[in-house]
Amino acid sequence: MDELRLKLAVQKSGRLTDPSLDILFRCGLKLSRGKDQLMGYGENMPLDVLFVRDDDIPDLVQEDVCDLGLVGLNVLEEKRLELRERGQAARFQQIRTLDFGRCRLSLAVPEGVSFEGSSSLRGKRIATTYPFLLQRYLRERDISADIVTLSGAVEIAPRLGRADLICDLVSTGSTLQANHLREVETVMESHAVIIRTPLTLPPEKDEWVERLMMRIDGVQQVKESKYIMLHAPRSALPEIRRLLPGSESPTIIPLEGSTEKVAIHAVCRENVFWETLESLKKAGASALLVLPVEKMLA
Ligand code: PRT
Ligand code: ZN
Repeated sequence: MDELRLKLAVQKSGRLTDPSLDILFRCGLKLSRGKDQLMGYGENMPLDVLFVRDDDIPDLVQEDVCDLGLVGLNVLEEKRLELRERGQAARFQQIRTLDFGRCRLSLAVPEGVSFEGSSSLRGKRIATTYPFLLQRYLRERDISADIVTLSGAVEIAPRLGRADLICDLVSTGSTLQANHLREVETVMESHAVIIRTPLTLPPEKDEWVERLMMRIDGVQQVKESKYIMLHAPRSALPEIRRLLPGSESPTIIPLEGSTEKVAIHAVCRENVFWETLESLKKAGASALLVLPVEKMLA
């Protein structure tokens, strides 16, 4: 492997795989994957992608095998706490928050079991795959309970008599519902993040980390952004500017043959809904056009 190529660890097959690859492609990366599918070679950037299990991503950065990693905050924080428990310092830095992989680590009790705040956890057996995050939560509340560490299928632990309640990841809540469990408290909110090694990288590599992060910022910004164009009487300008969602300074262009009307162009950093268009029309706007934004560089 070329020492001057960045190495980024990404989940091989799971919930983060598609959105991770999608954001990299939107950053312009062209990846060719070898036969083993374990590594992707960046054809147009000095960047290679290693496809691994998500749990291994913090370790790969910790051990300097990879310079960058894309992983859930839940996995990252669990690892950080585990290292701390062993008296080791984490050697990864979180450098970006990504807008996917949203979920929460929550406590859930079987239906019909009462729960009156965290004191109800005292002396209970709690099944989880996140023992360190759960332990921190319990310590902060000065609660002693038994943590039953499992490697999967946490949601069936109460039915099997292995635990009284569980602490697991939830997104829609349908898995809890299907297992007759009721979410009672959030231990942690999570989303995907990008981590990097704290080591000083050669300038060539560092420059590419910067470029990639700038592109990621651009990609994340444009996702919801829209370019809006409309005509309006000058007198309606203050009201229209107020109605434009998340736009800083619109461009105002005179309209040929009209002294009273102008054209307004603006980038809205939020989605533009029908309701907004209707309000703009009511305020005097006409010829409204909303376009998606493909790329943005501040
Ligand atoms: O094989 P590998 O170890 O790489 O994958 P994995 O099975 O450990 O992880 P994976 O792919 O399930 O999840 C990867 C990351 O996605 C997690 O670490 C979280 O950061 C994030 N994420 C986001 C989730 C969920 N949403 C989620 N819903 N991870 C797991 N779940 C589980 C949840 O616990 C439940 O069992 O998915 C199931 C469906 O959730 P509901 O609430 O929508 O029913
Ligand atoms: Zn995993």
